[in-house]
Amino acid sequence: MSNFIPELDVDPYAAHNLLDPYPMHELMRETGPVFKLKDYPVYACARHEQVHQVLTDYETFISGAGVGLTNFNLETPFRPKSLILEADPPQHTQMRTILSRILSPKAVMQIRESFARVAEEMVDRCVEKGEIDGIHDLAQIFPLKVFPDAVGLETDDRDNLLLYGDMVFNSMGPRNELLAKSTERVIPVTQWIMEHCDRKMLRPGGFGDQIYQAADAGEISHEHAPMLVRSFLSAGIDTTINGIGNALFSLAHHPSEYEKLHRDPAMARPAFEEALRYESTAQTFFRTTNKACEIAGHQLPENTKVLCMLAAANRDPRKWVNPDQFDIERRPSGHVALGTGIHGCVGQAVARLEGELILSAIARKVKRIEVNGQHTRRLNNTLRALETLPLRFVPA
Ligand code: PQP
Repeated sequence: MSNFIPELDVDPYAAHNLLDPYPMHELMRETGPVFKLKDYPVYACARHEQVHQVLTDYETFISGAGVGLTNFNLETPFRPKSLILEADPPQHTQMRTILSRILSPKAVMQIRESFARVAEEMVDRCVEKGEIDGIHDLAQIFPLKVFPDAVGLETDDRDNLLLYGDMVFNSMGPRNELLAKSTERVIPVTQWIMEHCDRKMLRPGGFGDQIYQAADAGEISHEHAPMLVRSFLSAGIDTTINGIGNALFSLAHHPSEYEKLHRDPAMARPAFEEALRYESTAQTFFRTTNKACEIAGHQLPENTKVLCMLAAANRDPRKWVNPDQFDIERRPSGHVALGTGIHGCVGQAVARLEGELILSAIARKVKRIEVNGQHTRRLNNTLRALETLPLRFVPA
């Protein structure tokens, strides 16, 4: 059997591809079910079927060697490894059990009302202003208020969480200029983050304190607790900020889709879901082969990085009808914007809650969303991120 695997001379981390990844995604999907990259020692998949296969087969495609470009079997991680993201069973299972309980749909129902109140207030303020920046006036301030509140983080310096998140997601790419700059900015923040993972910094009863309660109950060791709080602080802010930002962007650029949402605010949740598919926040994740294996009949060696192009899979025409169309009525089940399998986003109920509440408040209070100037992007090695999004909210 032939084992020809094509090699692509494209850099997924080059600025032009980060700014507009979609032509590259098409090239990747059409190149084959699996391909190599000229500039990086990795295999890659961009079609839905293979991305799904890699994410599902956690015994072959492991996370413990890191889920970024760096192979932790060969290089030291830039920070102590995450106990859940960069881990495999059985350790992963033990941690995941606790985080899934803390972030369960039932637990999320209990924060719904307080999150909703903040969403309503923030959208009201945007409607009063009329001309807003969709990122700084909404997408950023909402998660930055509600999520640390839910974790129980008592602090005024929440901007540190933005710097930290930017660095965590840049660190999953190559050691390029983007990573160098965000690492420099984050040096003073790293210690601050670990200090705020301490039980003394966490309000009793919040998500953070619940991790310590699990340690008290003997479910995890007490040493593990601050590291799991660190996972909340790494994962819970930049992701939802950009999920909401990308949803606002998609709706602003598709007025007829927004009109559907305005007519039926109950579409808030499916509209957010379609935005996740259409402008996937986490564009890429890696796995590492822990044995020689096959993808679509092609042999891959052991201990090799495999790049999963989540965002490309979410627009694969083999999977989706009119994939490049933003259609809030699509009900895009099977998208991989939140991953899938044992590592599928453990915070997804919170993420969806935040997206739904913001879109629902806008749907009821805003008749039209107009683009009010050129948006700008914040380049990040992993996240599809906006820096500014000038909008006009026309009141209902
Ligand atoms: C996308 C866990 C999850 C969440 C960690 C960590 C960091 C980021 C994420 C990525 N993440 N959604 O440090 O444990």
